[in-house]
Amino acid sequence: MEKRLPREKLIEMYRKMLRIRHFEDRIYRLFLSGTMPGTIHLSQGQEAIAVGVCANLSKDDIITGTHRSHGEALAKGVSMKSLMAELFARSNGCCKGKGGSMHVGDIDVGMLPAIAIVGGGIPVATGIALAFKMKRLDRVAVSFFGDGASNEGAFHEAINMGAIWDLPVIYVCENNLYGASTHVSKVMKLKDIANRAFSYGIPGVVVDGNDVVAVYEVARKAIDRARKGEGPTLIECKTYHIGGHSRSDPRQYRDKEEEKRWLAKDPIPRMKKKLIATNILSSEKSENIEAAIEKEIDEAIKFAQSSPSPKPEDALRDVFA
Ligand SMILES: Cc1ncc(C[n+]2csc(CCOP(=O)(O)OP(=O)(O)O)c2C)c(N)n1
Ligand SMILES: [Mg+2]
Repeated sequence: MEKRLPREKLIEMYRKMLRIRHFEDRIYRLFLSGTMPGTIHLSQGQEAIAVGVCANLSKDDIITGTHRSHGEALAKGVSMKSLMAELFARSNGCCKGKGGSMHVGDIDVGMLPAIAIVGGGIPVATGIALAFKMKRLDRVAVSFFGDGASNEGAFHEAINMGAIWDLPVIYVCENNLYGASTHVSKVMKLKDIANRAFSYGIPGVVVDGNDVVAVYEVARKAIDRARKGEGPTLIECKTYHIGGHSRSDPRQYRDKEEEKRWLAKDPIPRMKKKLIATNILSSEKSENIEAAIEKEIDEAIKFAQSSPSPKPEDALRDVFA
């Protein structure tokens, strides 16, 4: 399957996944050491979804994210420096240090600051797509959200609206099997969330969310369809997050066998193995990519730590409520 896409594209997707992984591994350590304030929800294991979907988008397309959206931010093009500064609550951050980890984004690159209200981004993306359609713009909106969010009323109402008006919106559900500590099987009878699409008369597709090429291809079809005016698609990406719900979660509720099974499907080593087997990547090139990413992260941390904190007199600036 990988051979069908240009080598550069495959390497670039691999690099982008690695970049997200290294970034999150590093900020996890910064949080644990107390160097970074606030709280975090990490997405290690889910990188293929952000990268595979965003590789099909232009800067003009807009995404909405969740409490777990560092990966989507980097994949959509939010600069690492401004993301890092945001996590350090500095005024050079992508939301001027007022948003923090759960509200990352930068409208200049097409990411609305993420919405941490579970399901909250789904109607917003639908509204953005309505605006695109009314203004006859060739742009699409993509909403990333979790399995838990698909049990919210907002999901159902927004998808129905997107469907009846054939809006250029793609609903990307990252089914990582858990909503906080609750296993998906305890809160829904359906095996596939994608089947919910059929209630609203739109296509619903299940994809291996740990296979970046598979995600890329499914997303490409859905995005092409949306751009042609044929309406939304619900994509369910089956995945798993390696860490717990948030930084303080010891994951005692998780089945160790389940963890082991999913760890073997980690999207990054999996892609690396395929790229090496097909002579697209060498171990040496992979190491060089990782070294460059580590350097970029060091520089982003330096930038963030030397940036000023927001001024007290700016507390009410950019606040509309
Ligand atoms: C409306 C709402 N209810 C509850 C919460 C608390 N909460 C934050 S994340 C989360 C779990 C969400 O699960 P899911 O949508 O599957 O996303 P995941 O954390 O797995 O990425 C909950 C219940 C919230 N932020 N918003
Ligand atoms: Mg979940």
